[in-house]
Amino acid sequence: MAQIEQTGKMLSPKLLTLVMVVRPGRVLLGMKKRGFGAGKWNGFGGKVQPGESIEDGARRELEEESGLTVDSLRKIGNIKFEFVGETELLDVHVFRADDYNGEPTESEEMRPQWFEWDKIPFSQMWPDDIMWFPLMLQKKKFVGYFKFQGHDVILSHALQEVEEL
Ligand code: 6U4
Repeated sequence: MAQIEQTGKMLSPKLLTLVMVVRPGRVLLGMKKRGFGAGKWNGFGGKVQPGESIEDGARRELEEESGLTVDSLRKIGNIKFEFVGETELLDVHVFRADDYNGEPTESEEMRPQWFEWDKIPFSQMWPDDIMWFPLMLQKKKFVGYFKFQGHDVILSHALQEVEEL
């Protein structure tokens, strides 16, 4: 697996997915009930399993956490997260779904809720979200990098709109 060398130490990337389900004027978020990011509203996703494609992993986690299935997922972003003091780099592949089947259903991990675009609860979300949500909602593709101190403070970041991912 590719490794990124930074300040002399090796950071091993961990592949994760994040699916944003969007309807005109509304976005579906889930309140994470346990695990990484518990207590925050977030998209649906998780770790890609060995032997699984990133997109299949995204579909599986969306269904497990929200009860929804999707016909098509649009690749919309790639964000890398570094946490100071930790050797693991998160490599998060972000997808947008504009169509879905089923009804959002609470799971052991997530409590889903629709939010209007102008009432997205950014203060109860990961602090990077407020920076890239506007791009995602406009269907713009982006790549980003965020360096965190703990889970609340962004020490540095880069965010760029791209033509292709
Ligand atoms: P399990 O497998 O349940 O132990 P858990 O530790 O709960 O896993 P998981 O698999 O739910 O973590 O993955 C974390 C989720 O959080 C992924 O969908 C990616 C997402 N995520 C991580 N950092 C984020 C950030 N800074 N901003 C954001 N989503 C983030 O919007």
